[in-house]
Amino acid sequence: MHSVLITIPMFDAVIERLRSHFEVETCGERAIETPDELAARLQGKAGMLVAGTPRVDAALLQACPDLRAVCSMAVGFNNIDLAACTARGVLFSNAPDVLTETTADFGFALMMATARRISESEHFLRAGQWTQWRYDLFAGADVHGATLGVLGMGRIGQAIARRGALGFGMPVLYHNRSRLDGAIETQLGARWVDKATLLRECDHLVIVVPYSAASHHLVGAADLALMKPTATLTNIARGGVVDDAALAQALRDRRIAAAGLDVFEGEPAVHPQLLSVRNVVLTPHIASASLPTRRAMAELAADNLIAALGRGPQAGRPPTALNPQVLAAR
Ligand code: 8YV
Repeated sequence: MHSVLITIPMFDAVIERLRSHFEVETCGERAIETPDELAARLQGKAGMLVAGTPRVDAALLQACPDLRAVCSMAVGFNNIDLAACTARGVLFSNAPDVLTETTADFGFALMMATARRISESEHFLRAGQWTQWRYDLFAGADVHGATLGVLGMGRIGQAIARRGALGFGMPVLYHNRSRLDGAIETQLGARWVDKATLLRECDHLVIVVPYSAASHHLVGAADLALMKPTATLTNIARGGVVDDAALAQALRDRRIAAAGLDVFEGEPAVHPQLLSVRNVVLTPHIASASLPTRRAMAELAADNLIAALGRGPQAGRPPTALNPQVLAAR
C-alpha cells in the first residue's frame, strides 16, 4: 500500500476515503509549509495532497525520490514547478471547474461590497458613529448598468461577465491574451479591448488572471493612473498580479475610489498601508470557500491521487492531470 501525505487540514470524510486506498499521514490543524518540514514528512511517500501552498520545486522533488504524484485542490498552480514535476516523472493535477461558479459569486460580491462601501459602513456602525441619516452617508457607485471590466477571461472571468451582463445589465469589456470565440463574446455581451482601454473605460475592474512571471505586477502605478477616479478594482486572482504598494498609494490619494482584495503579495501578510486605508474591502483568500465547493475541490484532488497511484476505477487516468504523459512513460 502506498503512503501519502495530506499537507493541509482536511475534511474527515476525505481523509477516510483516502485511508481506504493508502496509508495516510495528515498534518493536523496546521498546514505544512516550510520546505524542510515538507521534505522530512514526504520521505517514503508516493503522493501528496496540497493546495495553493507550499512551493513544490526541483529541490523538493530531488529531496523526495519516492514521490510519484502531487495533487492540488486549487485551480491556480503558481506554487508548483510543473516542468520540474514532469522532468522527474511526478504527476501533477489541479482542481479546475468545480470552483468556477462559487469563485465568480464571490468576485461579484466583493465588487459589489467595494462599490457600495459595505465594509467601511459596517465599521462605522460598529464604532457607534451612526447618529443620523444623511443623503451622502456612504454613498458609493452603482453596479447595475455600470461598465464591468474583466482582466483575464478564463472560466471564472466568463462566469463573472455572465453575472454582470445578464443579471445587472452591465456592458462588459475584457482583456485577455487570447480573444474569446465570437459566439462566446456575443453570448456574454463582452467586447475585447487592449489593457489600457479596459483600464480607462471600465467602472468596476475585476482581476482574474493566473499568476506567472508574465502577470507579475500586471496592474501597477501607471495602470492605476489610467483608471477613472470613481472606478473600483477587485482582485480575486493572486497576490503579485497587482502591485499592492502602488494600489495602497492610489487608494490613499483617491486616484481610484475603492478596492476589494481577496489575495495579497506575500499573504497571509498584508501590506500595512492597505490595512490603514478605509476605502478597501479585505478578505483572507476565501473566494472559493463555500463548504460544498471546498468539499468538491478536495474530492477532486483525492480522485486524482487515487487514480495517479494506480487505484480505483480511474486507475492511470487522473481526471484533471496537467502532465498525464508521465503516467504513460511509467
Ligand atoms: C484556494 C485558489 O483556496 O484554487 C485556487 O487557485 O486560489 C483557492 O481556491 C487556494 O489556492 C488555497 O491555497
